[in-house]
Formats: sequence, structure tokens, C-alpha cells
Amino acid sequence: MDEMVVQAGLGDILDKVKKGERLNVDDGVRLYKSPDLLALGYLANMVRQRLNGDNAYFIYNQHINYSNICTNLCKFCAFGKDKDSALAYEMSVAEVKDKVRARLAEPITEIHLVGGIHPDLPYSYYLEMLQGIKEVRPEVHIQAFTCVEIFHLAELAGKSVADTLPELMAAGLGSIPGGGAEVFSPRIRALTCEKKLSGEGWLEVAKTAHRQGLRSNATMLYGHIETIEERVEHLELLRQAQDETGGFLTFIPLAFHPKNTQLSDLSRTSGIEDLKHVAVSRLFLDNFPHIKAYWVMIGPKLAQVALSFGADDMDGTVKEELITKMAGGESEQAMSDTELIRLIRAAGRKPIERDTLYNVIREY
Ligand code: V47
Repeated sequence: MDEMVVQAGLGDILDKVKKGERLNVDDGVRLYKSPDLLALGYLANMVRQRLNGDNAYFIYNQHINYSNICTNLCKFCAFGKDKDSALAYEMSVAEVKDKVRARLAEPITEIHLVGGIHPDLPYSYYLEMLQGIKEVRPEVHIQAFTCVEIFHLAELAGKSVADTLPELMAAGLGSIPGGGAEVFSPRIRALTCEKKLSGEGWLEVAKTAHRQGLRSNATMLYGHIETIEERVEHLELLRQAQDETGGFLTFIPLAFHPKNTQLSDLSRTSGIEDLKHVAVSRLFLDNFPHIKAYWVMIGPKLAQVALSFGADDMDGTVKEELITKMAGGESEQAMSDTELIRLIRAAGRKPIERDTLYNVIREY
């Protein structure tokens, strides 16, 4: 296998990986440019095995997208809608609580709660939504509001992000999901999501949260108009931030789905590209404990294969995720824990049910 990597022209990277040395930006670019998927997979799998052994994680979670009304209207997004659109919706706090109540019989440990940047919902709505979920399900961990939403909530509160986070935490916020990162490059943001919080702003919110003991995830939306160099720059900025705070739990590469978006003339990503992103992120983000293959976006079968290309986590049971569905995602909206366990076992890994912070709930 080592020979295969050398023949792919990646012998020097193999040496670094074996010695546990950090890869540089040029290495990252070369990995993305390499057509040799198996060589990348072999390298990334070596790192995954070192960090996570035979464990492959999943979580029993519930996604709730409380509103799709959004003032940003990013070109890559099919979920966000103008307030006046016939497709716009927003849930009342009572409706969100009903969603949680409806699944009380299931052993859900995490609620994943995200929406758009709503033009007029007040700050109190978000606090009451967190408190309301906790009333219905006191033990559940609420992973809510991307860094972009957190920044918006701080503006609504008329406070700094540092002063807003303790209020959200007191209301029930447990951690922050990885969305809204897109590609940090100002060029990509100007072309696809000019109204959105800058990459710098996103990183600052994440680091502020980490300094207060709040953990968060990170993502990259790939497969649209970004260059390879911009991808590596994005990973490099995440790695630097993680060096500073150590607060990121997992990185999730998100495959662009073009349907119903303003970039609908672009093609969907290929399986090769999806696996390559898992592998390169595992190799480059040496200080991230976990890499997630999000089955909703790349499909359960490819997410399973990704467990041999650097990923150690398949996310969870999900249900009712609308961001991918609106953009043409074809995966089922929910997966049973039995199915997740079956997929992980068939990949030769040990299924571990985890909580949001990667504490082990049950080993299979
Ligand atoms: O922020 C939007 C992306 C994100 C599209 O933290 C799109 O564990 C593909 O961040 N095609 C939301 N992606 C999803 C997300 C996430 C998902 C699962 C787990 C976690 C986690 C985070 O989806 C958005 C945006 O970056 N997105 N439109 C699209 N058309």
C-alpha cells in the first residue's frame, strides 16, 4: 500500500503522516489535485485509525428547522425564503415544543435547531424556544443556531456575542452546529452570499463561544465555484482557530446540492469528490478529533464507504431536515439507529452511540 502512495507522487506526504507531522498548504493543494483516491483514502484512514481506532460514532438526534425565512438569500441555498414568499414558514414556540413532544418516546439525546436570518422575530423568541424545548425534554442537549445566527441574535439583543452567549446558555443552548461557514474566502462570499456574516466574523463567533466553554462544529460547503486553493485556505483557517481554542468537535464537509438554488446550472458533486473531501479534511485538520460523513447529503451508502476514507462519524437519525431536501437531496429524511448500526458494522467498525460531546452512551 505504501508503494501505491509513492507511485501517486505522495511519498513525502506519506512520511509526514507516518511521523504525525503537520501538512502544509501546498500538501493540501496536492492532495486535492491528486486523482488517486485510494492513495488519499489509505493516508486518511491511517490518521483516522490513530485517532479513533475502530470506533464509528452516531447519535440519536432530531433536526428542527424552526423557520426558513431569511434575509441573506444565499445563491447556493434552496431553503431560505423571502418573508413574502408563498413557501415561507415559521414555527411558533408552541409548534417547536409540539415537535419535541411528538418524539418523547424515542431515546433522542440531541435537538439540532437551525433556521434562517429572520427579519423580525424578537430575541425573546429564541430564548423562549430554547427554554420551551428544555421544559418538554429537560435532559436533551440543544445544539442550536449557527455562528451566523448567533451573531444575528447578539445584534437583536443589542449586546456583544460574548455577552449574549451566557444568556443563550442559561436558556438551554448546549453547543453550536457547524453551518454558515460555507467557504471563508471573501471572493466566494461576495459571489454567493454577500449579505452573510464574513468568514472572519464566523471564526470570531466560534472562538468566542469556545472561550466560554461552548463547543462547536465546523463545515465547508464544497462543489460549487470555489477553487482548490480556497478550500485549503478554509481548512487552514479552521486549523489555526482550533490551535487557538481547541473548541471544535467535528468537521463536516457539505456537498453542494444545486437544485432549486440560484446556482442550479452547476452539477452535483461526484462520489469521488465527496470521498476526496472527507480524506483531505481528515489529513489536513490534524487537530480536529472527528470528521463526520453526513449521510443526508452524500447518501447512506457513500457515508458508509467514507468510514474507510477518514470519517469516524455518520451523524444520526436526523428526521425532517429541510436544507438538503429543498436543494434536491434524495436521501430519506430519517434513518433508524438499527440501520446506522448495520451500516457501521458492515464497514468493519464498532458502532458507538454518542452524545453531542462524544461521550459514549452505548457500545455495540
Ligand atoms: O449552513 C445550504 C449548507 C448548512 C445547501 O454541525 C447546503 O453537526 C448543500 O451545517 N447544498 C446547514 N449544503 C447544514 C449543516 C450541518 C448539517 C449536519 C450536521 C451539522 C453539524 C451541520 O448547509 C448551511 C449551508 O452551509 N447548505 N444550502 C445546498 N444547496
